[in-house]
Amino acid sequence: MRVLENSFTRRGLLLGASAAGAAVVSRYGHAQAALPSADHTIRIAPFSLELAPGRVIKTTAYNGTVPGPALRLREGKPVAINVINDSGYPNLVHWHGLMIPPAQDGAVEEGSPIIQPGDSLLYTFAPKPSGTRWFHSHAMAMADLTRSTYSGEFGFLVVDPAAGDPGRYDREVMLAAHHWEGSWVSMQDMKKGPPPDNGLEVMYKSATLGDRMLGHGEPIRVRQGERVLFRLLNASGNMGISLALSGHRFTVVALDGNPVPTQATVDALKLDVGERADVIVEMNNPGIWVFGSTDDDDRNMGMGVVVEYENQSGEPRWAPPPKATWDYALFGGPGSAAVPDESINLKFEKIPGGRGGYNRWTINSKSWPDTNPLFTVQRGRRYRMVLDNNSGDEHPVHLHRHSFEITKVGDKATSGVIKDTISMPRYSKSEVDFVADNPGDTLFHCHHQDHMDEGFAGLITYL
Ligand SMILES: [Cu+2]
Repeated sequence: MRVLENSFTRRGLLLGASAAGAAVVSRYGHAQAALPSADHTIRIAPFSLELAPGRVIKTTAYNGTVPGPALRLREGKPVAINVINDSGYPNLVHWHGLMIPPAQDGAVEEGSPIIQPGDSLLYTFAPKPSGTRWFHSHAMAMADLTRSTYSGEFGFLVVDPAAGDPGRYDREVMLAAHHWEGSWVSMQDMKKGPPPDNGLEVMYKSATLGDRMLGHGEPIRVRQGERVLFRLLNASGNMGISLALSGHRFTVVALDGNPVPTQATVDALKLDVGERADVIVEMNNPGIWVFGSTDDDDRNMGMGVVVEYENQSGEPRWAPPPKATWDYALFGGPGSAAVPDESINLKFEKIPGGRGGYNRWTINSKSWPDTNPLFTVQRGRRYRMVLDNNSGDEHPVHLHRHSFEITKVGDKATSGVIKDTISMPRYSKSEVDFVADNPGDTLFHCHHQDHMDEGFAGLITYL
């Protein structure tokens, strides 16, 4: 019943937005196939994904691969991407981390058109800024754990700089993490902790880092002395992860695609849903190694990939990294961030759904659509969002169409780390600043699919 109510609310909105968006984005019937003017075509369709030999799951994917095709675009060079929706449900594609107009952004709350099953849509935009971006479904999933970000509908989108060399490395490897085969469970029934008033959460049976479960895909083959750039993405529906490459360390060069002021070297990376990290690894420890989740359950269900040096043999080795706390401020710069023109307090809370129910989420005591607008900005001004996660769950909060600068993590001031998604640990505070430099409706939401579907979203509007 609850699911139906929520579906109705978001669907009603979808239809309205679709009509409005149609004026700015061309729509074509499915029969017309790829348009001559499209630089890329993405077809969303059912797909049987072989996680391991004999282990096949049904999902939806882009062009029959998981992850979808990696799109390599040039900063500022206009691109046309034709998206054909054969997924069987109303859908749309969000270009995560790009500063593009609301109609092209792929968020129905901003007025982007929905693509009905059997229809296609031509997205056209000039990609910016350069860096590791990605694209994924921004449809609602509600109770259906085969849809949207629970599915195989995700891929890398790398924007190369308009000019110049992106960096010094010998090899580039893109790895996206994802969880599969989810089901709704009551954690209290499994004696896993949360209080009895907690609602349903998703539990998964399998996971991948790359295209197959650990040990079942092609290994990443490297040579001693190489510098490998890994572009890493957490494309999971709602699970934060931590990754390590046994026997090696990561030098972080960019977070969410944006170069960091301090290229700190770490043993493990924490990536919440939607976050990316570009890291350089010096291949200086020959062997056969596991690159995978530091969480044993996650790794045992498949989240990992084998890294194999030339002329080495044997079983892949997993060596857990030393325990360390993840801290964005490690990558910050000297000095303090600019003073904002205005501060906005945003408090995140949970309304527990109780046994068998779904939890609801609020920002300043309101859920979507009562968070439209969340607040209003004026072009050119700098806003500080003072984020207060007053809940026992972790939230990766994502700002569309803009980047923000992390200015405080807990009690620690920092500057210079530019992101579009920040992980808010349970009962934590952070502050992020953004400049209102891309007029148009702007969605702000938790990137956990279930949290967003259950109210954790708001719209920032321009005056
Ligand atoms: Cu959340």
